[in-house]
Order: sequence, then C-alpha cells, then structure tokens
Amino acid sequence: MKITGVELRTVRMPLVAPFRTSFGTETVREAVLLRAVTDEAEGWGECCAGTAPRYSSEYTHAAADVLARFLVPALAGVGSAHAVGPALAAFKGHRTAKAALEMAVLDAELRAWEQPLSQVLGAARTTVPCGVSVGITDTLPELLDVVAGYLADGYRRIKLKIEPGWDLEPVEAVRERFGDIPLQVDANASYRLDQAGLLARLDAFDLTMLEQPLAEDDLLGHAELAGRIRTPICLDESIVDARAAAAAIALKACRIVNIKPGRVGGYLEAKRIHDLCVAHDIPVWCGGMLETGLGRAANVALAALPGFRFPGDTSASDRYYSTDITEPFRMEDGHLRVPTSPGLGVTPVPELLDAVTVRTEWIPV
Ligand code: NPQ
Ligand code: MG
Repeated sequence: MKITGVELRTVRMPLVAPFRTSFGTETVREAVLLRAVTDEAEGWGECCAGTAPRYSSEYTHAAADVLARFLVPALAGVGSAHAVGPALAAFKGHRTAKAALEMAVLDAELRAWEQPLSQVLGAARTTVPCGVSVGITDTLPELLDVVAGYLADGYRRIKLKIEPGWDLEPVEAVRERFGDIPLQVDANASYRLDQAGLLARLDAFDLTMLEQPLAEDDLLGHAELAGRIRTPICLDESIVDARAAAAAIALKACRIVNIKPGRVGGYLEAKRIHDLCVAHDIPVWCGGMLETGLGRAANVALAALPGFRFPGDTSASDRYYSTDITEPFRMEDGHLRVPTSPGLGVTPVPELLDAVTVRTEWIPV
C-alpha cells in the first residue's frame, strides 16, 4: 500500500448540553479529522485533543500543526499501520496526533484487506455495554435529573465527574436516590495527596473506582494514596503508553486502567496495554473523549476485547451530538453493536461532514 497524502479537517460540533469537568466547560467539540489516501483505499482518523490544553498538553491547533509540518511528511516509504509508530518515533510527544494518523492508515489498510478492526484487534464480543460520564452541574437536583435520564435510557453504569467541593455530596445524593447502581467517579487530576482523608470518605459509597485523583505525572502519589483508601484507583491521564502502564502496575499505583487510544498514541499501543493488563490480571475499560462516530466506532471495536471488564465511556452518539457525521451509534438494551464492515466500519456522510468543517488542508506524503 502506498500513501499518497492526508487531508486534515478541523470540525466544530455543538454538544447537546455543556459538559463540565474540573478542567473546564465544553459547549462545542472541536476536533481534527484525517483522511488518508492510498493507492488501495482511503482511511479515516480522529484526533481526540480538545480546543485548549486542559485535559493534557495537546490541543487541536497544535495537533494539526505537528501533523502538517512533521508527522504526515514522515510517512514517506510507510506501507502499513505497523510502520507508522516507528516512522514517527523521532518526534517527541504529540500522542493524540500520532494516534489519529496511525488510525487513518490502519483504517485504509483494513478496508483494502476487507477486514473489520474489531477482528484484527482480537474482539471477543459483538456488542459492548455502555457507561456514561456525567458532568458537574450547578445543583444536586439538576444532577439527579440528568442521572435519572441516563438510567432511563439504559446506561449500565454512571460515572460522576468530581472536583474539590463537588464530591461527597453528589455521590451521597446519587447513592441515596438510585441505590445500588454501578457507580464510579473521575477527578481528572484535581486533588492533592494531602486530601487523602477526604478521598477516603468516598469509601463509604462502594464506588467501583476512583479515576485519576492526582496529577498526571504522580505515579508515586497514587501508590501512596492507594494505601490510604479502599476504593480502587483507576488511572487515565497517567497512562500515556504501555511503559507507564507497566510502571503503574509495578508500583501498585492503580488496580484498574482506563484505555484511551488517543492518549497512548494509537490503537496498536492500546492493544499492547490491554495485553499487558490481562497478563497482570488488571481489568481495563475504554475511556471516551467526546468522539465523533469515527473514533466511537474504533473505541467500540477495542472495547470488545476480552480484558475490557467494565462498561466504557463508549456512550451512544446522542449522549453528545444531535447530529453526528456518521450513521449514529444507538444504544440497544444498554449496549452498542460492534461494527462488522471493513476497517472502522463507518464513514462520514459527506454533507454532514462538510456542514461542520471549518478548515481543510491537503498534506502530500
Ligand atoms: C475523561 N472523558 O475520562 C474524559 C475527559 C474529557 C467522557 O469523561 C474535549 C476534549 C472535551 C477532551 C471532555 C469523559 C473533553 C475531553 C472530557 C476529555 O477524563
Ligand atoms: Mg478520565
């Protein structure tokens, strides 16, 4: 397979409701999408970086810039997805941009081979259970209404976003109102180790896990915290690649791993982390980054692997978008169907894609 070039597109998609976390409030999802053109097939990629570098150091304009200047041109001579990572290794960081590029080449390659992504990754199921991530609200009654709506939709577990000042009370209110539902929390690195006493009070609520309480680069802090609380710690931001996952497991910094392909540099590295975690008996689950139907399709394929043992943030398309750029993912009995067509198994609808595109650039390889 010979790669001709890559089209970079920046899209802006309105969210159905503002999504508030400890690092800010999003009302519009800006994302960089890629279309890899080869002599055999075309493939789509999605960069999960956000508008501002608040979740991680990456952001959309920087991702588009590093792709155009360095990453896409470095694909000269690359003929398969497995060669993308090595070809980009000389460039430091920018994992979400690298992940998007590898995803586009992988999609093109699998479409040429007529193989679905799920099969190539090693999927063990045809549907995956869905969880949903619930943003911070202004009031507790508002939060309870939002959670009630998602439970009525059929979501199999609820994840509450927390931050200092919005933690014990919302968790207690949700437990009191909805009883013994699968419930977990995500702090997006908003606590410090000296708040371990406060976090230990979450133990009373039987949460499935506490996700990323401390800073991204604080594996030792998480290991220390793990000795002071009973709620299992799950790491998200800290797991930037398979080596970080190995270190976190060795240090006992986490008992569960959130896998986001964008955060770790691609679906192939995500698969390596899955295999490593299975070997260490560490359950994993698939995170979410407010993906369009493209990233959602690939995440659902990944979430079908056997080591994924909790419902993911792989929600239905309508959790985020009233109109997606692909055929929307719909929840059936709390599950999404794993795509079965070659590659991602979904393609953008040209008119829908054009309607949300704010910038297009062609980068020859
Ligand atoms: C998490 N996702 O697990 C992330 C955080 C997140 C579904 O909770 C733009 C770019 C908006 C990145 C919102 C969920 C985002 C974003 C949330 C990441 O930590
Ligand atoms: Mg998280």
